[in-house]
Amino acid sequence: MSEEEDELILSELDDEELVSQMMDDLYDGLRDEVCEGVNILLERGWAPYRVLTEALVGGMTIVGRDFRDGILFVPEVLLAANAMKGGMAILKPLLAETGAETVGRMVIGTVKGDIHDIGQNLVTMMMEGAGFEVMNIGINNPVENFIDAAKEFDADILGMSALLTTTMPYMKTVIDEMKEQGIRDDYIVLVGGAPLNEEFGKAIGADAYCRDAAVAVEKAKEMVARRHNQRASG
Ligand code: B1M
Repeated sequence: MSEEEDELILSELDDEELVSQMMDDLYDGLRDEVCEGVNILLERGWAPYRVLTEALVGGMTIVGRDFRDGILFVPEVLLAANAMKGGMAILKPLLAETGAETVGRMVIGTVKGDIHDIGQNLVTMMMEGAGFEVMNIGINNPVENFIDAAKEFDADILGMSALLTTTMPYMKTVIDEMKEQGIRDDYIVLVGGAPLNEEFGKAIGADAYCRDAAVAVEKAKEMVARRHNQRASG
């Protein structure tokens, strides 16, 4: 099928059919088609955040389920991730546009041993959209990367992401090292990633566990404001 014919068909679908088709395209790793779907939904007046959560994150959830069940394998999931990133790249500047002045500074990265970066990229986009300045240090970060970046960037928040049950304990290693260096309370520590939960966040000494990017923004705003108020009154 030619690209032109393909475009014609996608743009002829109603919203519900289009989102469902985009999920299929994401599943099949069809980056161009996913990007096209994103553009069509935006042209139809969908808010960037809605496109992100309903079409892209929704699609990746299905990929995750079938990956878990052994229906999809790493190469296919990589293609799906690539398609998702294509869609995210279109949404990124639009989400950032909604931001006001800088409300705080954050360093975020995925911990050592872990190469999943879609979630933390999404958190970065949403934080930037909410007016935070973000230094994203990428994947597979040892403790010194987090601490050096937080100091260098003069961060208010240190954010960590982990997607594997085998890498999430490394978050505690980072927090323990911060304590060891006497700098733990200089930063708000936020953690997130699919295998984590509230209890784990508390157990490792983080300030908050963030279920998703929207919660990360909420917690970040709330905690930075509280810190500023405390400093102003103290
Ligand atoms: Co991987 N993988 N993977 N994988 N992968 C999972 C995580 C898994 C749950 C799949 C499964 O079995 N169902 C499973 C982990 C099982 C476990 O630990 N219990 C798994 C596995 C096993 C593996 C490998 C070991 C597979 C292998 O090699 N045999 C391997 C490990 C590699 C490594 O890291 N060392 C591996 C590799 C990969 C790919 C490279 C193929 C690819 C990553 C590509 C990339 O990221 N560039 C991949 C993918 C895509 C996934 C799934 C399918 C999707 C993850 C994702 O991007 N989700 C995933 C299944 C799943 O999670 N259901 C899976 C979408 C994203 C938007 O959500 O990342 O949860 P998420 O982020 C959310 C929140 O969690 C939160 O906000 C985000 C937005 O709302 N959040 C934060 C995340 N980080 C935050 C940080 C914050 C705040 C909030 O800081 C403040």
